[in-house]
Amino acid sequence: MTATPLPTIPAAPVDSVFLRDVIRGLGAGHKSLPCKYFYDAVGSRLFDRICALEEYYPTRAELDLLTLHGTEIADVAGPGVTLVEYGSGSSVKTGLLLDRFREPAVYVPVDISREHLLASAHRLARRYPDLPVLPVCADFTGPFELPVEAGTGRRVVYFSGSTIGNFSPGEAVRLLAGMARLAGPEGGLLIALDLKKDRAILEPAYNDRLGVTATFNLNLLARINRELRANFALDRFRHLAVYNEECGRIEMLLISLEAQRVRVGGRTFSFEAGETICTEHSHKYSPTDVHALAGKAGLNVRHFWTDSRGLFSVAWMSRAE
Ligand code: AVJ
Repeated sequence: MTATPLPTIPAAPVDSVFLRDVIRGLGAGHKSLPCKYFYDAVGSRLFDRICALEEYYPTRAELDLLTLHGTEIADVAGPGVTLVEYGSGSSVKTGLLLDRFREPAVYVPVDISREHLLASAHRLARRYPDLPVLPVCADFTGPFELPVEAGTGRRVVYFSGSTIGNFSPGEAVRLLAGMARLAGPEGGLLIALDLKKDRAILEPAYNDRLGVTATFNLNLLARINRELRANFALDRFRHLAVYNEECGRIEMLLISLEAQRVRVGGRTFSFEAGETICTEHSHKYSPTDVHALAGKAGLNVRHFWTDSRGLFSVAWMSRAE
């Protein structure tokens, strides 16, 4: 018997959009990488650990806010709504809303991280057996469609966690306008925004003592190594987050500890010692900033809630008449 030749196993395909974004970001004069790529399976788990950190106040503040004001929020939303959640992640906060909403019709979580999305969709479907859960795996910065089963009920778009802060002011306006379109003239937007505050609170939230945020930031380079066959040496970069008060944002950085070259997808990128890659902006807002942002998207802020310590906010926005 002659042995059949072993088939050659093709290398895992490289995601060409991811590769293009990385090449573009590292090729720029000020190097940067899009923060949406933090959330592979490892990164999504690390982010859940960040949310439990003592220094990372936003998650606890938003939970506190929803506990304090959830009933009023549910009253504003009304009965029988289709709740569409952008960047749903592990959907922990959603339970607090769903518990208070009156007869919600459908829940549509939209997230870029497929495994995370499906796991939390299953968890919610088990917890709310009468509620149709219709997960949509999509990058919400681009166009996507709601499943037809989402129905025609009043739509409420929930954007939790202050993820809107990752976008530049102009992008945030476009994103809000897109959400308003999806919600329709009768719908509403429930937008979480982190508030401006002293850097003594802000900076530790992004430079935790356990180093979870550092691991989360460096995982972006590890992911590029894994998926794009790159050769970043993770111990030659260091994490740092700084509050840029003038721009009202936290800047997440990876600092090259030495002069070095890195190969990505057949290209070589040079780093000077001390050169930075900016991996994320996390904008912070004053109540005035929130009103201005909504206004630019053709929306009005109808309600504005904060947590008991005044760290974090949720705004109800709907179309300006
Ligand atoms: C998920 C965008 C809300 O900006 O606070 C946490 C991400 N980055 N620690 C934030 C993040 C570092 C987080 N958001």
